[in-house]
Amino acid sequence: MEINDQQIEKHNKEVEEGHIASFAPLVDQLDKQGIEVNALIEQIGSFQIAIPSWALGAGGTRFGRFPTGGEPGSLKEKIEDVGLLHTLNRSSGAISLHIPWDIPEDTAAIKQLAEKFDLSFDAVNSNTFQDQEDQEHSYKFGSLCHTDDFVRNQAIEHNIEVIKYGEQLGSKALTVWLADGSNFPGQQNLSKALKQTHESLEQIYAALPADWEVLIEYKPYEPNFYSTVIPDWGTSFLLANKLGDKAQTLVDLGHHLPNTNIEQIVATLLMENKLGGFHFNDSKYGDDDLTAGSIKPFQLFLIFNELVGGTDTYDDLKHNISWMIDASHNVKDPLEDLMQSVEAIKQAYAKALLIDRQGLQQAQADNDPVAAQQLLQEAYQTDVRPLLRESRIRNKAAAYPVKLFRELQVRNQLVEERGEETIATGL
Ligand code: LRH
Ligand code: MN
Ligand code: MN
Repeated sequence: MEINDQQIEKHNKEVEEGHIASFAPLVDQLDKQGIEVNALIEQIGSFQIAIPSWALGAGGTRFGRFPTGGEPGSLKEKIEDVGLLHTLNRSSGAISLHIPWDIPEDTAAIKQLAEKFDLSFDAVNSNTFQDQEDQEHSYKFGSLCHTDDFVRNQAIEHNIEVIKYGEQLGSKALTVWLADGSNFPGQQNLSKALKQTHESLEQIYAALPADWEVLIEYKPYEPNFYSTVIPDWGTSFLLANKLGDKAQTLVDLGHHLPNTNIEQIVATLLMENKLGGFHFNDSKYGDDDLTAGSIKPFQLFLIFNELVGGTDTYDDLKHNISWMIDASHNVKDPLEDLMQSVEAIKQAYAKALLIDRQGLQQAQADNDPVAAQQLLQEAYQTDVRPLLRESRIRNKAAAYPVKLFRELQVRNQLVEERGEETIATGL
């Protein structure tokens, strides 16, 4: 299943009139505000968000899973699915692999296939939170933190193997998320567990190629419910600092306790040059992995406000950050859901670009919270959808990706090709 240029052109012609009717007045309005619209559209259009290979099939819960049908069963098919997304929105130009859910056996062929769809490989993820069939030692009581050195060594070796796969594919970062922790008070020596983790990470760090980074992801709880070895940004930051310049913190939006001020964490990490990447998703209760922007779009906007203008040194997304989605879907078509996430992330970015920076700085200097709020709201309340659409049209993507996906009956075709009873490898 592939979507061709003619199908996109036809779709864009059909919706052209309606698009212009909303785009033209917005251009007038932004012109009057002194905003350079073409530059803005260029910025929006070039922003790419990586797709996680594990989000291309229907997720599930421990209570059940309801397959979508036509899900990718191999890495090749996963790349084809991300290729479809990128063809539709020209904004999903990278894939993030999770090993061993993805095994790039023939790396040259996989790389070639990705190139065909204009895709690159974002951070590669290691997995020491599950036992694999052929595995010698169990991770039941942890991996990099484990009390036994043979378990720790096995986990270190796995991470080094993941780096090697990533190197062959042209990836530039390793993301480490550890489920390590304990379920009961007294089960684990908390400081010793952190110390062992640090020492294990040192060995992984030593195996990083010169131009690579290791991104350390944190999470407060789950699967362990008493303690997690890297529960918060502070612990991740501490480890990243101890390890060195190539170690950075990764912020998964769902990995915070309720009401945490995530944008403030982002600001601090940016200031310290330790913000390595994001896993975008949204959350109502915990690590819900919901569509980005579906619950708290204003929070997403505030995060981008910090990213775009939070420090004097940043006026755009110049810093080398891995932009990734980490979402899951029980009842939606995974590809439609991912397109919605990408759209929400780009909307937040576009709105942050609209903020009157000088005005905001002045309001802050004047200690005028009313003016500051008004400026944020001015940008946030602007309907930026025509800008995103225009950026897609200029990039030869579909004006309305989900609409075209449905019109072309992409899912039905995937079901025909791959079958109804599919299980994507991964979660
Ligand atoms: C853990 C997590 C981490 C894993 C992914 C599958 O909750 O966010 O990023 O690699 O989910
Ligand atoms: Mn994550
Ligand atoms: Mn998670």
